[in-house]
Amino acid sequence: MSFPKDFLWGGATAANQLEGAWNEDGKGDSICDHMRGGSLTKQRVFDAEINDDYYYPSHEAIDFYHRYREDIQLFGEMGFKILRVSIAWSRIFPNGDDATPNEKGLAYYDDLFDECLKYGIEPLVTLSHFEMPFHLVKTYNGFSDRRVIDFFVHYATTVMNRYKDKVKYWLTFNEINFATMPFGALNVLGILPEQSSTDLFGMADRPQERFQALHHVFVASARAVIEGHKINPDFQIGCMLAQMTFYPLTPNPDDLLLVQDWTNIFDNFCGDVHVKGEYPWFMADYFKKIGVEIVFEKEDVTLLKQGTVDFYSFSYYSTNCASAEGGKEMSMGNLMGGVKNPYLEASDWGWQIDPKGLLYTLNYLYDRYQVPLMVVENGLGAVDVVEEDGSIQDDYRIDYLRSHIQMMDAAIEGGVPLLGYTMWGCIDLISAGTGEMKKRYGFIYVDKDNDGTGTLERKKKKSFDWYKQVIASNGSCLE
Ligand code: P53
Repeated sequence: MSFPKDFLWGGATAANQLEGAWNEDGKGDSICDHMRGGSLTKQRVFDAEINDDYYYPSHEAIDFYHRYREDIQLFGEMGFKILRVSIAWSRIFPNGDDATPNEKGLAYYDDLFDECLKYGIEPLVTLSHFEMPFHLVKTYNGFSDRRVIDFFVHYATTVMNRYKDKVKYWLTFNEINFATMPFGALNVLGILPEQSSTDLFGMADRPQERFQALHHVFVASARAVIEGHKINPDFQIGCMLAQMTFYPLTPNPDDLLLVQDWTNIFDNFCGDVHVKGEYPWFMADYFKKIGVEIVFEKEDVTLLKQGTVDFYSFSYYSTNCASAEGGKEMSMGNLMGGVKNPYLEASDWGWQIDPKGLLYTLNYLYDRYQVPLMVVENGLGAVDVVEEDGSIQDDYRIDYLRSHIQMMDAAIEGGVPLLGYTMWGCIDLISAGTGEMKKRYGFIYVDKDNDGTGTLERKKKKSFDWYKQVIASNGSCLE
């Protein structure tokens, strides 16, 4: 067992997926408040105008906004050392471009962080987790307008100043690399779709606008890192990517070259800008091929260089294959992902389970970046059944987590500096991809259904006590 004494065990969440209270205490509406619920076979629809005929899962979510004290107490009982939350940008600046922050929003997170610290839990704060204030989307078309960089930096410095003695660990943009694909345009960049109601995967794509907006996000992130380090030199500020590890489906060299291309565009591009502070060499050719020219203002090169991150964090759920031949079976239908791997089992939502891929990925990332790593999302979305005696026997989740923790152990043993592990959705919450409640990740069950019915009562699952023991034994007792 090789976990260091100060290894940060914990869980991860995002404001829009658990807080609810979407328009309380001065909060403005954010992008996700405009997203209807969906399912594996039914895409979530985005509505430019919120329409009372539809159900929007973020509006109530699991009501963490009012129940955070009891929930954090449960995290404390499990022995969490760290809790990943996001600040809902629109609680602090309801419109995004407001001159002064909303004191009620600031006070809420003050109390939330105090509750964490009470149990010895370090908060890990994501500044932007698919939660841009909708006014910025409507009025500026999100980050495609360079002025939005200033609004973001104003927000980031406001919260970093306010919480400088309570929060040490920060992440700038959640899964920033989704913006390298068309469906990330709305979530990550705040680019408004052409139709007023549209599904995320059906959006018309304008690559020039999308990659220019991503450039603005890089600059915004770099400026937040620079300013954050001035506010408190002890801050540890990381980037956050959706790690997509690909394997060639066969030894056909064409498959390998495809893996290299996809890895470069999807993972290495954003990682390199964040960690190395410059665009990697291969992007020039890609931009030429897709007809994109990025406008750099003269200060951008310096900002990107100065605003590099202290650590690299990522979500890891599954891996996929790449095949140069068409007509292969896909792992998640046509949603995203890639070609099915015949050696792996998949979750009920088609996410292929690959613990050894995590070891490979940790080794790969440390080899490329030589900075500390953190796994800030990993877990199994599954249907849980409440037994007649009220218990929830989620052995499948324990198996999933155990096998991934064993591979983190192996990576650390091999010399990879891994700072921590925050299991995704430590309490059941709204799925980002499908908007469902029934895709559950938690150690804590929340009584709520896909259509919003339920008592919101919390119940410990079998995995609750299991994880408690994992933390207490610092990863040595995994049975
Ligand atoms: P859900 C897709 C693929 C990988 C990660 O996802 C993803 C997504 C978006 O669905 O997002 C991250 O809830 C994201 C979280 C999200 C989590 O993965 O679709 O950062 O907000 O909930 C799990 O099962």
